[in-house]
Amino acid sequence: MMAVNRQVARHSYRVCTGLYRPLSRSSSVSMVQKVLVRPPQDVPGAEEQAEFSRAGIGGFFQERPMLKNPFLEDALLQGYLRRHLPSEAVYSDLHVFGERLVREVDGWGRECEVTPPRLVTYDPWGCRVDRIVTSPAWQRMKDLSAQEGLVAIGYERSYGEWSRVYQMCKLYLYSPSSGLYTCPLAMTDGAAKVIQSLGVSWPVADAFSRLTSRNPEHFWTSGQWMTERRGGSDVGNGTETIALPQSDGTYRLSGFKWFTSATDADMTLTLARVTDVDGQTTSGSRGLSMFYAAVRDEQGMVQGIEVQRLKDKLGTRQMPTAELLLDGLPAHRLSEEGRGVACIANMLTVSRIHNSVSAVAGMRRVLQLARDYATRRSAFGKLLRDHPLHMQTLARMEVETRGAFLLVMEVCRLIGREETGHASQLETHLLRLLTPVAKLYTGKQAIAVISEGLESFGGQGYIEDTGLPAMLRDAQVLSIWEGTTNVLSLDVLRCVSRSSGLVLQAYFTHTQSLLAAASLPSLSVAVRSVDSALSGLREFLQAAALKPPGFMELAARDLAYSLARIYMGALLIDHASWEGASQSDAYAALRWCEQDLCPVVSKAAIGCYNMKTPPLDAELVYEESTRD
Ligand code: UCC
Repeated sequence: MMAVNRQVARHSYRVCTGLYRPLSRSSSVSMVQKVLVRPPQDVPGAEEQAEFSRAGIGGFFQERPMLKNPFLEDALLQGYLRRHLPSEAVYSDLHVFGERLVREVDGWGRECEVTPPRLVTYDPWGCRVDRIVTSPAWQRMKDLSAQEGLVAIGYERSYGEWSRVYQMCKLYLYSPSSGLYTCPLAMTDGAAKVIQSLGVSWPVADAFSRLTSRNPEHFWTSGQWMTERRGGSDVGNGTETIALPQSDGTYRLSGFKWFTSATDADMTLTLARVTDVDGQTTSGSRGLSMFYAAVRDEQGMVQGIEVQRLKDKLGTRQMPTAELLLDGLPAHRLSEEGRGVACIANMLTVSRIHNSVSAVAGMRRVLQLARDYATRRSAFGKLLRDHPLHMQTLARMEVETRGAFLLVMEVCRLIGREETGHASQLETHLLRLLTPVAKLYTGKQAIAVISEGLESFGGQGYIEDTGLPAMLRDAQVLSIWEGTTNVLSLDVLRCVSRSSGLVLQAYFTHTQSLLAAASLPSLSVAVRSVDSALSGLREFLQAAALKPPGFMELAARDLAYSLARIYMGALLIDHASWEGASQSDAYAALRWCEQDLCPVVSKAAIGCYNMKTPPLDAELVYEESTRD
């Protein structure tokens, strides 16, 4: 019997590893049949057929990576909270929430992925209904979001200026398990912020109470319909939707919204052009106003909207994204006429912060899974965690994630201070500058870190039903929606010029103050690197002021990257200098500061923003074959 088993094992090894080479086609076929058929039990002579047994597919199965409580698994998050928000109640809430994520929510997230939304256009009797059917798990996410206060915490302000940090830490834990429910939450939070900044009164007082409610029965989500067929970046020129004034002071909106995310929302904020008595509108941004609309009537039917179709997307498949024809949608104008972009900018600020939180959350999650896997997977005779090269790779991902976490939390801290009236002028400037910087930089980091993370699972990282590839597909959107990398780089330039450089002054002052507080001798190399990058940046900006128009536009992306890297370096140093910091905090700071912290200076030095480069770039991109 033993001999037979050894033989079976030998056969199965050869089949499983693909090393089996049949002598002839027919022997190959019979071998395949052999491993697929189970032997009859209790049949005399069954031993001879033992190669049909279970052992035929091999006895080894790799243990999967396990998700453990993401709060308990996150040393930096815990250190950050111990330092800035040492509240027992916050600790306990995040701890318990972390358990809930592992126990039930993560499974719902997966259910959202494998049961994507669908559009039901007609009912069985031919009536147009335009119903977006989402999975039960997606609906549970909505209830959970209310119960856990994922929007409410930011408005209850039980922790004063730290309430946003608390809220965003909770969202950070939730995001990778949320089945993308963080998307409607981002817009919901943004809408609440816009309403609050305008004053909570009719016609949006009820909506505000719903958006910020902890009661699942009462809770609403909001959409943010800004993108039309002509584009989502150049909103001022791309918006064609018109708003027809009604005699009761309301409006009817007509137009076509090309990307509407989480379209199962209860309400929306959107932009349109008010028509004058002659039916004319004003072009450009100056013609845009911001409107509030409830999406459904009391019977739950969409009103004045046709859902044209749902988008077929690379990722974020858990969430419905629709094309909408607005056909007389009843709406209320909330902004002054022509102040639509300025008004909805508050929503952009909040949703860009959420985007950054989701980016760093995705990095952290892939790392948590990768480090767990490294304790379960052996190769070349030892666990992955015992391979120094593998650890080096994970450590590099960890450094990126730490830098991103501290930058994102800094933006959350700043918005919390602004909202509670504690922010100085300097901090308000800093918030304006760092919001696009954090969004654009962490979006790119997330794609790179998660891609690297997938590799750490070998081929399994590429297999759909492990759930791992969805992380990368979902990350890809982070650098696109809410402003692409280049659009946000230009936003950085815009806020610099609109503030007459005050946002940069705030940046230099604050970064220097972070460095000044760093006293650990072991960090001196890192401090010197950041300091020298900061001086280089200052000189670059002084020189850039004398350059022809166009120079700064070419430098915009590298400038934004430089602002991000230098600031992250300063934050890592600052965190590592805190008395409760660990040795790893200092190591992360040192490692971060080894890179080129100021690429805008290095690239300027080699002539990248020289006015001769745009035609050369274009020629390179459009080079045609010279062969006839
Ligand atoms: O993609 C979308 C999907 C939604 C899904 C949400 C998911 C969230 C993720 C959650 C995580 C899972 S919705 C659409 C995305 N589209 C964009 O983000 C638009 C990108 N384009 C821009 O950001 C452009 O820069 C524009 C549209 C803002 C440029 O328009 P204008 O009209 O040229 O802008 P101006 O003239 O520069 O600014 C007009 C006013 C000014 O105010 P005043 O007049 O008072 O000086 C600006 O200061 O708006 C103000 N403003 C801002 N304020 C403009 N941008 C900002 C800003 N970023 N912050 C504060």
